[in-house]
Amino acid sequence: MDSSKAERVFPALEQFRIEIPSWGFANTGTRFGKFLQPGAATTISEKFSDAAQVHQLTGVCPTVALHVHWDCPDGINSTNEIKSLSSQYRVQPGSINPNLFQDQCYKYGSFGNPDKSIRDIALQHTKDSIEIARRLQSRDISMWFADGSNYPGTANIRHRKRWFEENLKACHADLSPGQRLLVEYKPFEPAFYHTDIADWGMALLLSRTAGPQAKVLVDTGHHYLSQNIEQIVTWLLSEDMLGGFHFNDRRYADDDLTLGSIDPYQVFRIFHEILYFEWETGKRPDIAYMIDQSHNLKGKIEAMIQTVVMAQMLFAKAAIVDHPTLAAAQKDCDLVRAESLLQDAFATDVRPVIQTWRDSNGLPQDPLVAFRESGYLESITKERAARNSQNVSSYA
Ligand code: RM4
Ligand code: MN
Ligand code: MN
Repeated sequence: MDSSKAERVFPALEQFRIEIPSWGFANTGTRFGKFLQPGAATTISEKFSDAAQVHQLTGVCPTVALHVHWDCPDGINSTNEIKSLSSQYRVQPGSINPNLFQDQCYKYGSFGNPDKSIRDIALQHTKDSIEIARRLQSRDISMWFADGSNYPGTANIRHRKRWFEENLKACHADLSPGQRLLVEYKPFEPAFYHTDIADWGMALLLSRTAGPQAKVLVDTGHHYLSQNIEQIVTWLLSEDMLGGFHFNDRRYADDDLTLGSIDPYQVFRIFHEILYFEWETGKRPDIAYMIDQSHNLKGKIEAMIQTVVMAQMLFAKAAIVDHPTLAAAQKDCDLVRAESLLQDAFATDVRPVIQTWRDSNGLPQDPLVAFRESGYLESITKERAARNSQNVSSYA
């Protein structure tokens, strides 16, 4: 790699941070069952401890996303414990995710439930989540809804849209000035006929209705196959409505596989569009990069480190695209030249520069090797094995 490219990688690495999910360290499974890992985290303290490992070794994961029911069992009263864990392990609480999909009352929906008393429960839970975020000094409240229906004709889709608008507006009114509401979309699962927020257009309209602090969250696994995700990203960027990402990879549905394991070029293309936008406009959009994965078969901490390393590498590759030359090639309709600029950047081995960056930050050159040599996995496996062998019930 020539020195001008290397010079572009360093600032990109300084800029790039990615949030890891607490639930990625817990025993999760598919709807057919769980394969338990003896070292999986069950308590919030164990999740913080595992997240701290990933941050110590990679240096780019200072925050951990929390799911309210799984991580704040006492609601607002859980925040003191979380604060002390956060200072003990030196990772900050990140986005706060209300759980509006698990309780029995949500069988027919949360914000879209025909029963107002259930919609009120969901609203109150979200307001509590906003308060939790405030106390933890977390900026983003990240909303994912399982709401939808399984059979044609069974739900009034227009009414449900209106109920979503009402509740999202009410949530927005509760935000402090620095906070944001991120609205996630997903075309199917668990609902299989209609989903209330099925795509980015619906998420965009609802976010706009909610208020100026609401933005769209793009989960890379939440699209139909072959959908052009980077185009969605560029449209959201140009509308100033891109709030963040949930990164994961997939082959069929919402598989939550390790990022880049199936299609690293797609992740590269997403990063490229963001960095091209930054170059062209001189603006740095405020995007929360987050991972949303659950590792059923792989070791959880290893898979998380793999993901972070992959994300960082793909971001660095995107940073070496020659933007002025690309802009000129696009203007001249020099298709092969333009395409080659992306392909060349993607094919460049950025690992040596990343290793130099790690060296200069006192980080291990290879975080995965360092993790394997650290003995951490062996020690948590000993500590947690007995408890894990009994823990088969909940999702996370
Ligand atoms: C959903 C969605 C949400 C995540 C839940 C657990 O499919 O991706 O972001 O919170 O899973
Ligand atoms: Mn998600
Ligand atoms: Mn998902």
